[in-house]
Amino acid sequence: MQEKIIVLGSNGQIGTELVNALRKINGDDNVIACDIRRPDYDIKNSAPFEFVNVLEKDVIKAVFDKYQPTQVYLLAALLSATGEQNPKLAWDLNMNGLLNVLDLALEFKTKKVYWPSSIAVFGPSSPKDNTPQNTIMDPNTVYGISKLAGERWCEYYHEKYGLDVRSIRYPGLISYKAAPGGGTTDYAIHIFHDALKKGCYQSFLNAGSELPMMYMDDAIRATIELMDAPADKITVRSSYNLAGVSFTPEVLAAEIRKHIPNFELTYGPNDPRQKIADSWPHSINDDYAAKDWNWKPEFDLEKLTVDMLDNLKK
Ligand code: AKB
Repeated sequence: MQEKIIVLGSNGQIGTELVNALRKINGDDNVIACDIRRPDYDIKNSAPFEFVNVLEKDVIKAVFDKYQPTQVYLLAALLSATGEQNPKLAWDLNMNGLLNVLDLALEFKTKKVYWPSSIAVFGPSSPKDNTPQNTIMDPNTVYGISKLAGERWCEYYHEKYGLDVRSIRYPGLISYKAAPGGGTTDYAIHIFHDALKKGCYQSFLNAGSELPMMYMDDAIRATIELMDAPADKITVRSSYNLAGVSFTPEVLAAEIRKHIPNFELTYGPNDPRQKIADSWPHSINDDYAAKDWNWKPEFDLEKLTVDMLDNLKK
């Protein structure tokens, strides 16, 4: 059966790459990119694009009506750092955007819905190392709170209405195609740009801040593999833990130095993002994803560093 796929929030760090990957599989015309701005990256202009603000339910409804999607990906969100600057907007966008889409998916009998969660659902009392799928969760950012509440809504719509909604708790995502969107893990992208341009970088996180990260290629592959998995294999209807690679700014800098020997890493004055990083896990246990849909990351620190530097040099 031919899929018709709507991607809401298509211009962001994930959307930019996911739309291209989905178009390769399903054909350009079957993947409808939707955002509040026209795309500036490599989303082809001839392929379908719609202006959509996920807070305007009537507008999303008109798009559902026009395309009758079999799948919807909702990526529009305010991330951890920008969310703290505007908590009410973050809550409104992250929560009501999700509820609008879940309701429309039910109304239009959309077969599958994808919504990303984050490691931000964990908080200061969650275990830091090899953080399990099910554990204490006490997020203290509005982003984390909205993601945890969103996970509960996803599971609720699945249990109560049978909606096939699937989700991943993304770690910090590292990519070169589109700019990161205002997160705590963004340093791990800025560092590559500055290493090549200036030979030095001032980190807003301190030397020992270990966080779970993942290369975008792995994240896109995981998303598509999860969406392709048979429904009866999906045992987690809140959101799957997913692990890639964990490192600190210091360790990442040492890896970059293997290619740019004089690269210098310094640390900036105290930054509000440090407190957020301190509340998050160091590493993630993703046994459920491995068992249910055979998840396995391909990019370790060495491989992602080479790929980032090679592509940013082009
Ligand atoms: C952020 O830092 O806010 C995001 C995330 C881990 O969800 N990259």
